[in-house]
Amino acid sequence: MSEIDALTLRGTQRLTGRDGPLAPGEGVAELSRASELGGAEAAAILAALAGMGVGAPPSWPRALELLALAAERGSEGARGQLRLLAGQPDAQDGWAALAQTVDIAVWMAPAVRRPICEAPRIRMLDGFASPEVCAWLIGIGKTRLTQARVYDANTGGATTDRARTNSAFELSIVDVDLVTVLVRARIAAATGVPLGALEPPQLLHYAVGQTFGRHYDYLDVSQAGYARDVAEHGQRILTALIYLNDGYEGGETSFPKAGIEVRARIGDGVMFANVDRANAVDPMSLHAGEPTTSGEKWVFSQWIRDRAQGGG
Ligand SMILES: O=C(O)CCC(=O)C(=O)O
Repeated sequence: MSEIDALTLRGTQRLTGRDGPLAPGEGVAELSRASELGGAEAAAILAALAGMGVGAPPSWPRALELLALAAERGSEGARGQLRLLAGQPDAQDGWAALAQTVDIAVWMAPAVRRPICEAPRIRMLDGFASPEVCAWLIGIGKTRLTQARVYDANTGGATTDRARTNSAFELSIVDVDLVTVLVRARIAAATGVPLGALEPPQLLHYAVGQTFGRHYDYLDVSQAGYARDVAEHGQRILTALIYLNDGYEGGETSFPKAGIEVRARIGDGVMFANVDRANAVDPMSLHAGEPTTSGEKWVFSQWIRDRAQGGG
């Protein structure tokens, strides 16, 4: 393995806590060293970290500069992101110039929130993401899906459950690319929380008949595992979903206690509160991803805590 690859691998391990201790500062340092030596992958990861503000205050110009560097060095992922962000699907070179045409203000345009329910508070984000962004997000998850898991209240970890039959891919900090950072930053802005309050996002996939059965996203602190988690990371107060495709039947996001069924089109988002206006957990937020009856359904799911976790 080359020195660049070894540094890049160690950097991602330190940032994720995989195969060793979680040490984000060291991870950023290893990736920076790999990038100084010419690493394309390292530069692409650093681009997303610069957007998130990991290791340094967030900077879109720095993020785009690093993405262009990664693209110049041959990173196909970085090239695809720049094509998407600049709206130039056929671009083949001139990555630094292309990066300069990216208009972050357009990407961060405030989302319009359309209220559809007050108990729980549910807001539609019509046309939140373009079909191109939806396709990009699906591409991130497509080959990495595994059986979706639920939170295990006893351990505070994750476990499989018959009520959740769909598959999912949870993006770690190094899987979140700059396009995903922008999507998440816009969700954070729409929900009025700092980016650091967003949990690692998940791509959800439902084949015909698969479902995410009725559940709450808030954590019930009467259970020891949840109580520990809430003490450490805060309550999960909000959920944002972005629907990534059309062409399926069934698969509504239902709120049975409120009598609401969300049937969205590609790119639409919905956000809902898991707590009431007094910040108490809200049983009205019970919801489900209903079984699809034909076609496949893709969703970008973002759970949100009541405080930033620091970095990302
Ligand atoms: O896929 C859906 O419609 C629902 C997803 C969901 O319930 C969740 O992510 O908490």
